[in-house]
Amino acid sequence: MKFLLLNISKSFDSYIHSSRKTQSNPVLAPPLGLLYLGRSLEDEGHTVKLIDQPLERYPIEKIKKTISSIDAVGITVYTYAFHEAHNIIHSIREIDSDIPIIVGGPHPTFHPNTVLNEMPEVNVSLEGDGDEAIKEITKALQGTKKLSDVPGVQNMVATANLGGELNLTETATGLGLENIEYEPEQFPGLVYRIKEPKVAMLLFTSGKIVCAGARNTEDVSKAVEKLFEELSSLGLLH
Ligand code: B12
Repeated sequence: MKFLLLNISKSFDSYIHSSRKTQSNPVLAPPLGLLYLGRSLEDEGHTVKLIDQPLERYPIEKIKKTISSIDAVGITVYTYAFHEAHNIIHSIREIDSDIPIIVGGPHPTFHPNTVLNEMPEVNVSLEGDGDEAIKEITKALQGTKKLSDVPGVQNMVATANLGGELNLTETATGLGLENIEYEPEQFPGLVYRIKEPKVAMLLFTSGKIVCAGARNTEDVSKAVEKLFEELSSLGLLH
């Protein structure tokens, strides 16, 4: 498989424009975690490209050029650069709605139970060391292993279809703006978070839904049914 590995930290531009230069200052240090992952993947015969964001002014341009020749993306996510990583993930999903996106590193390690809820565009999140796990995740992507058998992996991501088109602007107002994230100029999907069961759902105009962060398949069914009922009672399904 062909992998694109991304180290998403703070860029020098954000440092230069920051008034608090002592906080989270960018450091040009080799992304050791991804170098370990890359070595493991290459040892198994896979191909790896690595983009180290602190070194790049506009990494998204480079990512756009690379993505069409790639089978999967692996991203290191730090809590201090969560938003930078999420913006890049949004952009990748805009370019390619199906490519597997795997996240790992300090943020998914410290917050394993919330990552898929915070970033519903992600397919697999790994808690802890990745150099051995990435080989197993790759086998799962190739269909020769179950993802649920890989220790540290969170991947309860399900897709469904509402069977009708959605007007996302009306949906955002109808479902209550406090539970919604919808910025169409940045990302075409609407994120709807529900508390019980605790999941994040990504809604698209086509009626396609991605449900992330659920602990089991019953929670996925409950969440999709709840959404369907809410949208129907609000008359939002066309
Ligand atoms: C060395 C180090 C530094 C060095 C070098 C940083 C660098 N850019 O390489 C210096 C001193 C410069 C530094 C600075 C900072 N650091 Co520092 N640093 C560390 C430290 C001690 C080790 C990191 C490391 O090299 N580990 C070795 C590599 C091989 O492991 P790894 O990166 O964790 O990768 C493995 C897994 O995480 C996983 N993995 C990683 N990426 C991916 C991706 C995928 C797809 C998968 C599947 C798996 C995976 O697999 C890898 C291999 O097993 C960690 C603490 C720790 N013990 O981990 C803190 C740590 C990373 N730093 C941290 C912080 C907060 C900072 C600063 C913001 C501090 C500050 N206020 O300035 C700055 C940020 C600098 C910057 N912008 O880059 C936090 C991050 C917390 C968080 N939740 O995001 C940590 C975790 C410390 C802590 N406990 O709070 N740091």
